[in-house]
Amino acid sequence: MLVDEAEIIIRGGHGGAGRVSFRAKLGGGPDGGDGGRGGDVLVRATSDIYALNQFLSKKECTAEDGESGGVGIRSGANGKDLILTMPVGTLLTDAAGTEIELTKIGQQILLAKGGLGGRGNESFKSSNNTTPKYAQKGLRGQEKRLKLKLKLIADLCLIGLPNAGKSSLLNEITNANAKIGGYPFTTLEPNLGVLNGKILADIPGLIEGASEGKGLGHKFLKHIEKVGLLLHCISCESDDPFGDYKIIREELKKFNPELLNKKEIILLTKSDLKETKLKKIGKEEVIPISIHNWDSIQALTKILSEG
Ligand SMILES: Nc1nc2c(ncn2[C@@H]2O[C@H](COP(=O)(O)OP(=O)(O)OP(=O)(O)O)[C@@H](O)[C@H]2O)c(=O)[nH]1
Ligand SMILES: [Mg+2]
Repeated sequence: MLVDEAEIIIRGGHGGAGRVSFRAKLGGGPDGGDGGRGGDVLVRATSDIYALNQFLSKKECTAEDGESGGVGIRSGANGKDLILTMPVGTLLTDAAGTEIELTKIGQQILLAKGGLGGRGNESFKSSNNTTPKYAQKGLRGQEKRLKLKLKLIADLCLIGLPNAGKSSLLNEITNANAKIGGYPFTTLEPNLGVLNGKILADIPGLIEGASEGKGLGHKFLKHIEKVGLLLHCISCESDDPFGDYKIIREELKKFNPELLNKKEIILLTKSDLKETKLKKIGKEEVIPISIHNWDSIQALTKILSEG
């Protein structure tokens, strides 16, 4: 399941208390140290679009508290920062309506500051008061209630009918590990991968009627609106590649006519299968040729000159 909305409370760590203490020897002065600073809460953007799933069970996220001050003017340790990972494309909104959007993988933003540590009694020593008997408590960390909403952000998006080979391609050219299957609707929720810093999305296959809610892809059509380039996959297995193309274009148009103006590359997928099909008629040698594909012509001339 893909969690694309959540509500959490985040808290910076509490500052550690300052210490009240005096040196053991007779007439010893104050030596209570300061408390440590509470840890901050930060967010880091990741390409894992399932990263919001962790917040199904984790509703409150608090950074580590600072340690109390020690004797011998020893300061307490600062609390560790808490770094929450959220998918790139997450929109975070606090109670005041302030919005932060995660737009780049690896981007890190401070969300809630930890509280300051309290001063120990040594730091209050002065010529007027050489034996202060008080220290400060640490301060509370910042607390915020955040609404999280995932808007899928991708530079490129694979679209096409179910089973066209979209997820296979995503796995081949990015770090993704999407589920592949020789049947329609293997992908139930989008997958993301990263290619040279660009985010490539693979959404569930679209079918006729998708724009009216048929199949699974319609939920994700809205995500295509922000994508820069569409990679439209059409399988060589198809008996009617142009028909396949038109089905998808029609659904894009019905959903939002502006989608048709997006830059699009058509990828003829599973091209090896055309050869395999022809090989089945008993001919061993099937050579894909196009006069517009220099490599294929080179391969042909090489075979012919050698033969
Ligand atoms: N021979 C061959 N098979 C391929 C190729 N690409 C994908 N396949 C196979 O085609 C089937 C469908 O691949 P997927 O990548 O799951 O297709 P999809 O478009 O993501 O499908 P949905 O998620 O259902 O929309 C799988 O059995 C793949 O192994 C290819 O280039 N050549
Ligand atoms: Mg798929």
